[in-house]
Amino acid sequence: LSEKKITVVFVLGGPGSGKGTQCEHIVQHFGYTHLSAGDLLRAEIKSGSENGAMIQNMIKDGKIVPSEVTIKLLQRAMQESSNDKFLIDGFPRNEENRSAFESVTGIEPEFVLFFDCPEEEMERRLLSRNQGREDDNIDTIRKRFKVYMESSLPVIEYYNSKGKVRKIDAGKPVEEVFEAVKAVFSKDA
Ligand code: UP5
Ligand code: MG
Repeated sequence: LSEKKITVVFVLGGPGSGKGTQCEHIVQHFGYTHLSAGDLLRAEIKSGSENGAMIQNMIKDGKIVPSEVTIKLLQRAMQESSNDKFLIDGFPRNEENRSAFESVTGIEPEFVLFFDCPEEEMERRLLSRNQGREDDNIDTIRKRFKVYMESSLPVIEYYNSKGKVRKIDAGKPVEEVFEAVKAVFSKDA
């Protein structure tokens, strides 16, 4: 990674706020590569790696996987890509994720796209997703919301204090949310 000048945008927001959905649109319009930390962790479970069982248990419980595991997966994905612009979706999720990523990679985000969505709406979306995710049951969803409020919102607050947060009202239909997203990327990226 050292030779390339890498651009990173962190895409944050609660479970079901629409991070993955909007990232797919951003990729098509703005030439970024989408790296979902959750997708990378789920692929790691499937690959049968030695960390697989540990990751699976943490995801089922809505807990945050140790940052060295997630950071390694993100670094590998960035190294394997020929692109130099990345949307990192769903990471960093706590203060330790944030500081470890910065010190290990030396990368600071251009900005943070923050999808702000009412919890009732996020819950509705997750319960009707039907993609077989092991964490889309009401018990795990409640745990994910709690971890988000306690550990992830402070990361957004941190970046907000540095003027890096671009907040989007994510409770609207997909197309309307993307209009607001487009305005941010047309201006900042
Ligand atoms: N949908 C999307 N936008 C909509 C809209 N505007 N109107 C109506 N419906 C909309 O969307 C969710 C659902 O809503 C979909 O059915 C979609 O069609 C619909 P999606 O785009 O998938 O939302 P997203 O924010 O990506 O939701 P996701 O469930 O992926 O968010 P999480 O943050 O909970 O999940 P993630 O995969 O990032 O993490 C899962 C777990 O992995 C974590 O809980 C944690 O245990 C672990 N993890 C770590 O430990 N470390 C990490 O760094 C990352 C993850
Ligand atoms: Mg997602």
